[in-house]
Amino acid sequence: NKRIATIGDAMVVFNPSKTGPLRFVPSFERAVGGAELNFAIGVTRLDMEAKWISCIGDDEFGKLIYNFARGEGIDVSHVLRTPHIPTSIYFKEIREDGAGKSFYYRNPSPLLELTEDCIDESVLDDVDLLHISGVYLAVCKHNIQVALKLIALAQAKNIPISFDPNLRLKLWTIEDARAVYEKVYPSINLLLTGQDEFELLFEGRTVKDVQESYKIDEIIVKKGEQGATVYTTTEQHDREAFSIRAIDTVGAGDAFDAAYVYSYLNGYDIPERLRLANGAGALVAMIKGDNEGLPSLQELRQFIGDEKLIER
Ligand code: ADP
Ligand code: KDG
Repeated sequence: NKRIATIGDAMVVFNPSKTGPLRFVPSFERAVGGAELNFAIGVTRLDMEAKWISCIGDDEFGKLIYNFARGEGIDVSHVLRTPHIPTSIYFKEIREDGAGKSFYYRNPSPLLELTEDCIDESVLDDVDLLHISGVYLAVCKHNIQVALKLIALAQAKNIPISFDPNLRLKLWTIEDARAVYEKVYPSINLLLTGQDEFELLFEGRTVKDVQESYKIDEIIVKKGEQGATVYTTTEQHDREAFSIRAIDTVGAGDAFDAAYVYSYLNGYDIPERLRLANGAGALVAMIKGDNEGLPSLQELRQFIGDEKLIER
């Protein structure tokens, strides 16, 4: 089985019991989220192995997240716990069309305690791909140093790197994000980005131009209900999304990334990768929660129509 590594914060998520502005929501359902953990769950459900590097609070919510990640079969041997900083939480607002808004309580995040020195040289020894997301880079200033160390380790071992900018403008400014991402782009093989995010980050530059200036093998642009497009250095592949009713789109991008990376590492061609990735994104958007809808390989194959579903 292929194995990935990723690094990032996880949070207890409070999903609203009804749609609309948060101040009118009387109750919440507790769940678990965090872009990089969602990604790790996604690839694990698809029968790959995932090593999740993190630091969470040594508190009740930290225990919940730790047990949850373990229960999903994720390698948590690189998850530190700190008694000094509480585990991050966030409240989610969901609009009628399924779009979400986040209200974070993660200042600081326990990741403040995970420094460069905590990263063991051997952490990527058994890994086939390193996945970095912009949420991680946004939550603490020193995270860029930690990420650059991991990136250097990956490059020394010829391990491909995927990057999702996951721009969160509640955590930092667009200028800060651009400056930090500039340091990451030259090292990555796959850039998995939302279309609006691409436009915000690159201000009118074309995909070709970005691809050539940073030598990125593949730029994958996620377009919500419009599906996705992959640009290689020589080709462009478009694929429309599955037609669904979106309930909660938070986490759809992570699901897409997980299925794309799964099919990339297993040698599928680009049209097939797009089909699986659009399928995984749609399955997460159809259910409330950031990762509850992440499919197993069989569920994904059934959803995209490759296998017949027998329910009785
Ligand atoms: P991101 O959160 O990274 O910007 P998107 O919102 O574009 O990601 O969603 C990621 C993927 O999930 C899309 O490319 C698509 O495959 C799927 N998806 C998201 N929203 C919908 C929707 N409303 N209908 C069908 N598929 C969707
Ligand atoms: O991509 C989904 C994430 O946005 C969600 O799980 C929470 O990590 C999160 C964030 O910072 O928004």
